[in-house]
Order: sequence, then C-alpha cells, then structure tokens
Amino acid sequence: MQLLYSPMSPFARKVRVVAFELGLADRLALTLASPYTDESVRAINPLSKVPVLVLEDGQPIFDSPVICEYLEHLAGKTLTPAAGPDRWAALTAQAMADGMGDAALAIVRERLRDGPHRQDLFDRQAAALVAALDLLERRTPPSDRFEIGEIAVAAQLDYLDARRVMDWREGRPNLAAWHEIASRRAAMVATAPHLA
Ligand SMILES: N[C@@H](CCC(=O)N[C@@H](CS)C(=O)NCC(=O)O)C(=O)O
Repeated sequence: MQLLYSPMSPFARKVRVVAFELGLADRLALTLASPYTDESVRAINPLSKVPVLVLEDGQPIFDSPVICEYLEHLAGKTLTPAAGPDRWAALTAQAMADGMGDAALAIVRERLRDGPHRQDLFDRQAAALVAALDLLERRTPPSDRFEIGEIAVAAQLDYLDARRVMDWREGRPNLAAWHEIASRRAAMVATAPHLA
C-alpha cells in the first residue's frame, strides 16, 4: 500500500503512528506528495489533500480517520473502543484534534500568504485552538492509554511546535506533562515531523 504524505502533515502523522502502533508500518510505502503544488495528487484525491492511502488495486482511501479505520480493519486490531461512551469520546477527541489541525494549518497558510493578513481569520482559528487546548488541559488523557484520540492529539501538539503556531504549554502543565510522556513512544519518535 502506498501512503501519499507530507512529513509535516499532522494528519499523515496520525496515520503513520496508527500504522506503527498496529504493527503495519512496514506495509506502508511512503510517497512524498505536495498537495498545494503537485496537481497529480488531485487525480487521486479530488480534494488534493494528504494523507491518501492507495491500495494494491489502486483504490484511494481518504481522509485520515477513514484511513485509520481501514488500518484497524486490516490489522484485525483496534485503537478505538468498540462501543459505548468510550467509543464516542475517543472519536470526538480525534475529531477535535483534527479540527485543531485545520485551524493551525489555516494560520500557517495565512502567515505564508503575501499581502495584508486577515486578522479575523487569525483570531477565529486561534480561539478554536485555545479553547481545545484548554479543554485538553482540564481533561488530560491518562498516560497509560494511547488510542486514536490520544494519537490524534499528540500529532497536533507536535504540529503546533513544528510550525511555531503558538506556545501551547504556557499555563497548561497537565497537557505538557502528558505530551512529554507520549512523545517518548517509539511510534512518535519514528514519525517526528520534519521539512521535506
Ligand atoms: N480532513 C483531512 C485533512 C487533511 C489536510 O488538510 N491535509 C493538508 C496537509 S496537512 C493538505 O493536504 N492540505 C492541502 C489543501 O488544503 O489544499 C484529513 O483528516 O486527512
């Protein structure tokens, strides 16, 4: 299977960490893709976003939550609670973390844009990030669990650092301590973000 990815993408990172935790990392042929400049990505994913998983028969699978679910199916193991309130909490944690990535990415793209920047865009995206981070500080995940919600959060926190979006540790000691422990996992070390 081919995974179209960018080494800075927090969404691709989540997928790679999930693959690693499920013992499937060796099955992924990592293929660098630049969704903003490489129009060939659009031929595979009309949205021109990464990650995209391309199966042996050519079928593309996206976006990242769907790829994670596919990998769980393939592994015959799961990183998502099967049922009940824990399941909805884990999937909601993933959705919030992915939304943090959307907000951070919008800030990064706006910073890169020439010309006067849209302060209203910065303010709205930063408000989403701050509220999500504050919620994570109040309800920090346990250190002995590393499932889909935790993986998604860890990937997004590292993206905030890698792109210098904001100093999210300030005033959030619980989250910072949790992140410190999560960062030591082999899957996190093996997939650390870097410039292409
Ligand atoms: N909801 C998507 C988001 C993916 C996404 O936004 N990826 C970024 C890279 S980090 C991208 O490809 N952006 C290109 C664009 O927005 O045109 C997912 O979870 O996979």
